[in-house]
Amino acid sequence: MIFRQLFDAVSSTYTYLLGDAESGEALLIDPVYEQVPRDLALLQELGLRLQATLDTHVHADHVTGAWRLRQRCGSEIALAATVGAEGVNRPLRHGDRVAFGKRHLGVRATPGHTSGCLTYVLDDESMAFTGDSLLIRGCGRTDFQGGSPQQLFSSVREQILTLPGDCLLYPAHDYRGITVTSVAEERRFNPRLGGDVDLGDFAGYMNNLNLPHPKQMAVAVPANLRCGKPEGEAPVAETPDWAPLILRFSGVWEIEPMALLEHAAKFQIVDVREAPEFIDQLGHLPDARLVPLSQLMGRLDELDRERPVVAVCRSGVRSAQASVLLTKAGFGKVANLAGGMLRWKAEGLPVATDSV
Ligand SMILES: N[C@@H](CCC(=O)N[C@@H](CS)C(=O)NCC(=O)O)C(=O)O
Ligand SMILES: [Fe+2]
Repeated sequence: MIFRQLFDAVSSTYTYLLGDAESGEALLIDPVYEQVPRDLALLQELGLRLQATLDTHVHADHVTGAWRLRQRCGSEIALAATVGAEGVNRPLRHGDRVAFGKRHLGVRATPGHTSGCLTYVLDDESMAFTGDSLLIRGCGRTDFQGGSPQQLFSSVREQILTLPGDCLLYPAHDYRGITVTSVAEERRFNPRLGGDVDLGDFAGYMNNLNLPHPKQMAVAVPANLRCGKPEGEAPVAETPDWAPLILRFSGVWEIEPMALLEHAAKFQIVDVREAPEFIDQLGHLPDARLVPLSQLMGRLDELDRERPVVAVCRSGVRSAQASVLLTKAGFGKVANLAGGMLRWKAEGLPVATDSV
């Protein structure tokens, strides 16, 4: 099985990718709207097809990526049926299963943080995704969205801490950057729900948290009741429209050699190799300007900030770094030539060998 834990630093949310290597089928748990390009890049690089997104609950602190991913991949949107959100195509109930290839997640109702919280348990009970029902040495608050300390106490004690002791628990958030825990650990050390704590202790603790509401709550809850479908204008720009670009999981936007050939006239092509490489057997792109990577930051005024830039080098590695530096320096439209001159030449595209 393929498993990745991804992090959104703005909301401290974990998104989980589970994939069946044999069939290429994958699920995403708790995707974040702004992180959809990252998630798509990872799915593409790992050769996975997204079957469904599963939210553990209607989040109050960030907008789900479920709708945006369905637009791009045709994935189903799975969420607790009891929530009644608009746009769900897999309404989930306790006891349901969500398959990916030969594997599946079992669905357990764990209300208490919100009335519609679900925990997803991997088929062999080696992992469970607890949303905010159980956090690492903590738990989700119970003061809004139908939350209830009584319900949360039963949910965690009966549905989560009854899993095998070595079952790994992955929460929807961690505000300290801790990534995983286990049932045995939380049974012993969870300060709210472990050890000899009883319902009275727990309710007393939860009713006195005195936390401010999440900053994004007024925006996030209504948006999540539409599964993250924006109202009116989409809040985040989709793929850049100035060229056919592909976002790599590394965070760099790339352009394929053929696409660059078609659109070359709009770009400033910046070759960041050293001078002797520019005229060696690989040659260079006909309209390329040579600015070695080591000199790039000192020669930015030779470039037009308004025109898109494509960075080029031998293999695409130094030019990826050039793209990062140019973006940091405030250039808005920057792409890296995928595979550099090696791929450009291998694809039989035109090269020049004249000197600078
Ligand atoms: N500062 C965060 C607060 C986030 C928050 O309240 N998180 C909820 C989960 S949606 C929670 O239960 N937090 C538990 C806690 O902070 O103890 C924000 O504004 O987004
Ligand atoms: Fe939450």
